[in-house]
Amino acid sequence: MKKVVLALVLAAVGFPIPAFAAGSPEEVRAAGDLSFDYILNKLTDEYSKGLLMPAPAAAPGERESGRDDRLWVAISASNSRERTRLLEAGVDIVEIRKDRVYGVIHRDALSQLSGRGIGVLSQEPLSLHLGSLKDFPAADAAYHNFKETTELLNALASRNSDVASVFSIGKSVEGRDIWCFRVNSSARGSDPSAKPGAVYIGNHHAREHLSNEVPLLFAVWLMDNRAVPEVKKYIDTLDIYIIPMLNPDGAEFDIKTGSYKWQRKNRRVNSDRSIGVDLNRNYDSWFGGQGASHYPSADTYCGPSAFSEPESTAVKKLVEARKNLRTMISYHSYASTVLYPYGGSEAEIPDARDRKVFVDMAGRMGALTGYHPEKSSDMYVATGDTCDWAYDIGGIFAFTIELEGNSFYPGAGIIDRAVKNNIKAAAYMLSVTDDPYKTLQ
Ligand code: 0X9
Ligand code: ZN
Repeated sequence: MKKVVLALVLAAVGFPIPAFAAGSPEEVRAAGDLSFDYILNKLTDEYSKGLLMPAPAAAPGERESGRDDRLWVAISASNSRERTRLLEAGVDIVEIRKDRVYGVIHRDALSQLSGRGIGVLSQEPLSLHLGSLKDFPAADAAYHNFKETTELLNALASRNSDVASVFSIGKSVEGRDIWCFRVNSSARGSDPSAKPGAVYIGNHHAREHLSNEVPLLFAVWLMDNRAVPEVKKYIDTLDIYIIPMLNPDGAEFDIKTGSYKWQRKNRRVNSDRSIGVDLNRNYDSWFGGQGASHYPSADTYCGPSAFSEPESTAVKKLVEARKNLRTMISYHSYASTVLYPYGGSEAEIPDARDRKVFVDMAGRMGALTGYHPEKSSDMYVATGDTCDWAYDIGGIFAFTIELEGNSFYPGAGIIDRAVKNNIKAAAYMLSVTDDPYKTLQ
């Protein structure tokens, strides 16, 4: 059974990507340049012309005052437990090596590290570290900003209005709509549906721009391929929600001056006038426990209470209103991993069948993407994340996919490869959404 399902999926996502249903490539282009292949070719042209994302630069935005007091540090840590302690001390872990991690910490929190017996191997102002990064040209053409994401989703929905719609699941701190592209052949907008549901969410973390591209272009791919029998079956029988940009304020802040701000959090003004809550620490799953910081300036700040933020609350409302949801992927970058719960505890999922489904699905998505499947807490324990909460509240088989790359700003050249890799895993998830337990057969 497993083999048959996989063969069908691979046929549907095999290379070359099947021709799109909306007409010939020329017809599609004439109708508004929306096809997946066209978009990828456009990306290829743009990055070959050097139109990459703008250069990372010092972030002046961490405090309302405009000063950035963050440091780039190397700290020894060789296992998940040590990494979790660092998160709690306010270290934003960016890269994990065998015996150390690299990351960002606020200057005020640094002094507390020695009190906790944590040894800092090296430190420098974040602005200096960013200055030494590979320089990118100054245009930001290939990635989709908020306006472009909004326009693409709306154009896609109006082109495919018999099966697709766009609705806002809520507004961000600064009042931007959090858009959801919904694919359902019998329900529109936020209307209920009894069909088994799958959810894809990107950009919880602002600077992880690739995590917007992957679900966004997956939406394009689904519509391009809507006539391919396997894809048509998903569209006819499932309820699919794609929310590519959960943190639009942060994503816009990160790029708006043409030089990156290394923004991770949302744009909440905290009680101490520092900016931002880490949305992937703000869900109600062991909220405020291991791997979260209570220091508002920290990049891993969990917020004053679970769901204090409108962005995470928007996901809560969406999920709580829909008992038909079965599967979820929350995209992040970068580590090339497929992570399954729990991440907020070293404890295993108590239900043995569910545990096996998680391991099987993560293994399959790992094989399709080339990423490493592992339990979330093996990376580090971090409470308040989306997937633990989604599984606990709704029994949803929810995965964090840390996309490929070696930087938050890997340039546009990575987009087509990452998108194609991840379409395979995203389509696989659709193939089991009707009944994730069939993976056990
Ligand atoms: O720390 C996070 O929120 C995620 N990594 S990222 O570099 N994108 O920030 C990982 C979340 C995985 N979940 C847990 N380990 N709980
Ligand atoms: Zn992330």
